[in-house]
Amino acid sequence: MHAPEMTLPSAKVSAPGRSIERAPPVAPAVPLNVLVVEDDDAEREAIVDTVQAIGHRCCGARDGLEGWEIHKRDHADIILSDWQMPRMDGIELCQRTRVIAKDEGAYTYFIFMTNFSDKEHFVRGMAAGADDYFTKPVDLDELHARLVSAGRVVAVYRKLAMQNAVLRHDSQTFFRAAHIDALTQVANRLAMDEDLTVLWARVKRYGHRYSIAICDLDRFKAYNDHFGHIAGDEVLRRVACTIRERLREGDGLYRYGGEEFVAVLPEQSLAEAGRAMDRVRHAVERLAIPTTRRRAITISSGVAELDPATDTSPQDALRRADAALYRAKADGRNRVETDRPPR
Ligand code: GH3
Ligand code: MG
Ligand code: MG
Ligand code: MG
Repeated sequence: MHAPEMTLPSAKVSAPGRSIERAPPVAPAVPLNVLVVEDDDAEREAIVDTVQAIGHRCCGARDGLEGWEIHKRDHADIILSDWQMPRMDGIELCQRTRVIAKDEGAYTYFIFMTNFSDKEHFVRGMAAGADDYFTKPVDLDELHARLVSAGRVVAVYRKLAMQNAVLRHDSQTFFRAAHIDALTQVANRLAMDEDLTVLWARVKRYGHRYSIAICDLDRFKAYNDHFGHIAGDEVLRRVACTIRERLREGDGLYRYGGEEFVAVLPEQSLAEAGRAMDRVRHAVERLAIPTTRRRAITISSGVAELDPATDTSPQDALRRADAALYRAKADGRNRVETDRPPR
């Protein structure tokens, strides 16, 4: 179909041309990235000149496919598209534009400019996802007015995208703060409860193995009573950091209570976990943090393995680890005890 004669300046007339004088060149509040997709060279060039003269960035594409390639590389805020074009028509371009808009969140305001003035084409164009539709010949005053209105919509979407980014960032920050212990910077009890729920499901469903160790600082009350809580806090920080360094990357470490930490060791048998925790115990002792009793700060640990055959929840394994810890304390502290199988 041939385009009827346009009321545009001819392609030879470069902007600012007659139409620009008619459309007062008020600089747009926000310059937009406009893509003109039109197979008629003269029409396309005239529209590109006009849009640029208004103050927007603008480039042209000779058909839908070229337009699509440009849009994928350099997101267009507004696409002004012809309907009938070789290789890819405006309808397909419009539909594809809507699909990437869904994925990436950035909105593209899509305007059809076509020779079809009947209602059926208008309805089809809007159903494909267009925001606006006008019939040729393109009147440049009208085009200018439509770009102003499109600019308002694009600005709202940009603002929403910015607010969403801020909200996402804030919620990540709050999520992190809610799951990290402020003093020691290891994960907290809430994080532990959530993680244990997940790994308990893995134990039951896939038979994965997990050992759990509770570590408790030895005679820490006496340390606090003598050196004060601020010095005690610093000890907690150093001990937490040392335990974290000694565990494997895939192991979990949580502050369980005041001077107690829980380590979660995936894919390790009870005996392996016991040996790993003994290396941790040794590393804490080697920090050589002095106490009043001419000995260093030490920890004791109790280790148990999650057992899907007998445990009803990970808390059962925690109870067994706690019982083992109690034995470590009773046997003199600065030691690791593993869970004993029931006789
Ligand atoms: P045990 O070897 O039997 O574990 O003796 P303990 O003194 O460590 O155990 P107890 O439970 O009697 O005392 C724990 C102490 O840990 C009490 C408190 O002074 C200290 N504590 C708990 N939380 C914190 C904390 O956040 N900061 C400091 N500085 N001390 C804490
Ligand atoms: Mg065409
Ligand atoms: Mg304790
Ligand atoms: Mg203690």
